[in-house]
Order: sequence, then structure tokens, then C-alpha cells
Amino acid sequence: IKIISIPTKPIQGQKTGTSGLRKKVKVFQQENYLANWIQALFNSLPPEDYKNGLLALGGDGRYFNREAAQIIIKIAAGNGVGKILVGKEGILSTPAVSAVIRKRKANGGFIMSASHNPGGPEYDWGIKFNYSSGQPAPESITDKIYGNTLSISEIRIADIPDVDLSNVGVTKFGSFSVEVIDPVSDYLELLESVFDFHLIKGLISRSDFRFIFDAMHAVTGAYAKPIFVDELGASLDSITNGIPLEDFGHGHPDPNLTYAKDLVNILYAENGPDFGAASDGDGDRNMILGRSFFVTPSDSVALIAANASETIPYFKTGVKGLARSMPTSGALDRVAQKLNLPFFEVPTGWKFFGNLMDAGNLSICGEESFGTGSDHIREKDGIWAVLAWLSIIAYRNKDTKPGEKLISVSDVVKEHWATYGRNFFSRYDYEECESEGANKMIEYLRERVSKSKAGDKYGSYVLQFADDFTYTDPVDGSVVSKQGVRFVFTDGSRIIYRLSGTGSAGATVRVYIEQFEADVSKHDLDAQVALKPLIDLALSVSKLKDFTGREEPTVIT
Ligand code: VG1
Ligand code: CO
Repeated sequence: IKIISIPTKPIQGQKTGTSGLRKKVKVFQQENYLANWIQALFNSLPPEDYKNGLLALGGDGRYFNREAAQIIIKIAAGNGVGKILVGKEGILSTPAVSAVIRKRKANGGFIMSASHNPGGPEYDWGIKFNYSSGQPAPESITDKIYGNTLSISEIRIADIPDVDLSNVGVTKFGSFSVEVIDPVSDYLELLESVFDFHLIKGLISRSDFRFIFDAMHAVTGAYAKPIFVDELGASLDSITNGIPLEDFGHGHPDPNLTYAKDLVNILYAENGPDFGAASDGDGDRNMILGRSFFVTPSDSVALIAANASETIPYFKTGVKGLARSMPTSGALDRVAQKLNLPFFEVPTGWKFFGNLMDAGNLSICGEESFGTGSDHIREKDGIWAVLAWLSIIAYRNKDTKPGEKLISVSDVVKEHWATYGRNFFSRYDYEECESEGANKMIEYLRERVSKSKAGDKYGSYVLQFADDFTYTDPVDGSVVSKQGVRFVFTDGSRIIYRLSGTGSAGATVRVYIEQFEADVSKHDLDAQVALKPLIDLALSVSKLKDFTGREEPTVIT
């Protein structure tokens, strides 16, 4: 094939955030913006990681993916990649890309998504690169890519026509080829090896169990019918917003109490379904609801961990270890302690779990931000989490006869709290604040941290320590700092402040609040009520209103 060299100039600001490079579509549409980043990536990888190699490519179906896919294919060919596996119509969820990379032993893969951020010409686009184990590229690589975007002078692109992505099959261009694959089959095959589909099917087909899944017009729309309906026997009308759309039907594809309000209303209506779930833009997040009951993600991962070896065949041989991101509540810590399992606390973002998994130290992990997963792949996995929950409910109801009351999602969670205690948790998001005020607030908090000492009084709370979280990777020794300011009190309560690394405009301030409660008689309290004193403290300690000018958060989870 003929390779053309196109001269180019560095573009500022192409630094990767928590999960890939995310900007407004309009930014990516600037001349060479995406091409520069892709070429900088190839300039950053050792040649043996891609020359004549195999890469995967897919995305969540959002606006600009079609153009982007062609650009990526041509630059990959121009840099000597041997073959690219692309999901049909460019569709592959984030967990499916991870699964495909692992199964096909690819050198890596691209994910075209800005995840839970809205899509469409006026909204967001994003790109992420995953490595050969299927995990998001580590910071050592993304830092290199950023460095190369600042010195780039040439893009190497293959002179080939656009590739038709609408039919499964192989197209050859000399030594380079593109294989369009079914987005579902490799992923489904993996899930079938992880879960007992027969057990889950038994639950879903019960007439006294009603299930609903909201795909939010995002990528899991392509997976929901093949998996829940065709394989597990759910009815077709149990899938809502099941068609992936380029703008997610004007929605904000983030499965939480604010942006998945329609689903929440259905579950909280009188005589609502028994089980509800939703997933985000790229299919790696999940929200789990019971009838009139919300499972906070920090509890979800703890509960899955506590029940995994009994209810999920993949974990029958044992769970190697557990991990959570730093702001995620300590509910999982208690399970690790009780089950005597290795436990890890990592910075926000899935990339930090992969090393622990590759080293064989970690099986199940999660984040408070609706991300849950395991070492079956190296990304969080929305449908995996839904199947894990269905497995638990199915297992617990193995012997529930027709006509008897089913053991519900809320029964299972309350029982878990009674055993382990309840970690009340809430997150307040202040989206699209002025960057200046938000940065100043974090500076101010860092200053407070440096002046604080154990024993300081904060209202009725006594400080155990305050810091800005630093993580040393136990596998490769790499260190990341400034991962979130935390105030930890002697009773285990915590207040944490971070700025989001996934936004595309202004700054999003996240405040995480957590308090442990052992007393069962208090477990039924609403989290907002139970946490009120600590939330007030969090707002006053940070002077958040003064710095951001915000009276109320945009999202509460
Ligand atoms: C957020 C979440 C984080 C998650 C990340 C990617 O990051 O807090 O837990 O891993 O999004 O999720 P931040 O930096 O905005 O807080 V996804 O589903 O957008 O890829
Ligand atoms: Co996502």
C-alpha cells in the first residue's frame, strides 16, 4: 500500500484525563486534531507493539465515530499495523473492546467514546487506547503521547479508500487488512463462561419477577437484546431506550439518580418492577435498582464480592483480592477483612486496577461512580454487574416457590448491612464551574491539609489525618500524587474533594461524603439525612459556595 506523509504542527492541550482524551466534537473536527493524537500514539509505542500487529477498534456509536474510525484505520495502516478488528458499524462497548483484545491476543485497541458525556455535534467526543492485556494505557504511555503531540511534525497515512464497516468480513489492502466483527459474540461468549446463564434465566423467566434494563440509547442497546432477551429470556419490552443513537436521544447517558430519572421513576412507582438496571454511553457503568430501592455503587461492589464465590461460577475457585478507588466507600474493606482477602485502595480511574489483576492479586473491584468489574477483562463492565446482581438474586431465590414472596434486592442489601454495618455514602457534583474558583478551592484545601494535625476538632468530628492522596503501585512501583484531598476522622467518617478529569468544559468539583453506622436500627435512614451534618461540614470546610458561587450541586448520587 502507498503511504503518504502529511506535514503537521503540534496542537496544545491534547493531554489525557482520567479516561482518555475528551473534548467537544468541534475541537476534534479541527484539521489534524485527531490525526495528530493518533500519530503521536504510534510515535510513543515501541515498534514491536504495533508493526505487523493486531489492533482492535470500536466505540459507543456517538456522533463523529464514523469519520474517526476511518482516520484511525488509515493512520494505523500508515504506521505498519498488520490488521485491525473493527466492530460492525464501529460499535463495540468498552468492556467488549477489552474482551476482544484479550481473546484475539491483539496488541491493543482504540475506544471511540466520551463515555457518560453527552454526544452530538455540540457535545463531546473522546478516544482511549488500551494495551495488550485489555487495560487502559498506563500514565507512562499517556504522558509520552502528550509529549509527542507537542513536537509532532508528520502524520503517516495509508492511501486507501474508506472501509465499509457495515458488513462482517475481511477487506485486504496489500499487507494490511481490516476485519469487521460482530460486536457481541466474543463478549457474550466470555460472559457465558463467567456466569451460570441457566440460573439467571430461571429467575428472569419467572412470572413473579419483573426485570427492566435502560440502555439510555447508548452502546448497550446493541447488547441488551442479544443477551437479556435472546439468551436469558427477558421480554422484548423489558429493554427501554434500546437503540444506540449518535446523540443518545438528546440524553445524558450517565446511569445515576439524576440522568436516569425515567428508570428511577419506574422502579419507585407503585407496583414497579423487581429489578432495574441501566448502563452508560460506552457500557462500562451500571446502576442497580430494586423496587423503590437504589443500590449505591459502593455497596454494590461490596455485596458482589461477598456473594461471588457462592453465586458466580467464575469465582468458584476463589477470589484473589478486592480493590476500590480511594473515594469509594469502605463497605468493600469490611468484606475483604471478613473474608481475609488482600485489599487495595487505588486512585480514581480504572487504569490502576489492571496491574493488580495482571499480577494475580485482584479479582473484584469497583468505584463509587457506578463502575464495577472483575479480572475477566481489564475494564469496568456494566452488563457484567447486572448479571452479577441477577446471579445473586437468582441464587437466593432458588427455592422460592411460585406464590411465595421473592427475596428482593432491598432484602439482600439490608441483610448485608446487618452483617457488615452500613457505610452511608453520597457524592455531590458541581458541574461546569469556573476553573479558576475550583482550582483555588483545591489550593485552599491543600493549605488546610498542610496545617492540620491529628486531634483537630471539626464540629463533633475529630481528625485522624488529612492528606492529598498519593498512590504507589505495588506491582511496578510507579507513583501518582495529588489524587484527592481527604479528611479522615477518628470514627472512620471521610470527606474527600477532587476535580473531575473527564469533563470537556470548565471544572467539575466532586465532594464525597461517607460515614459508617454499625447500629442496625439506623440503617433505614435516608443517606442524605444520615449524612447531613457531615455534608454541612464538607461545604463549610471547603468554603465551596464562596469559591464556586454554587448554592446547590448539579448531581447528587
Ligand atoms: C469519572 C469517575 C471515575 C471513572 C471515570 C471514567 O472520573 O469519577 O471513577 O473511572 O469517570 O468513567 P472523573 O475524573 O471525572 O471523576 V467512564 O464510564 O466516563 O469511562
Ligand atoms: Co463509561
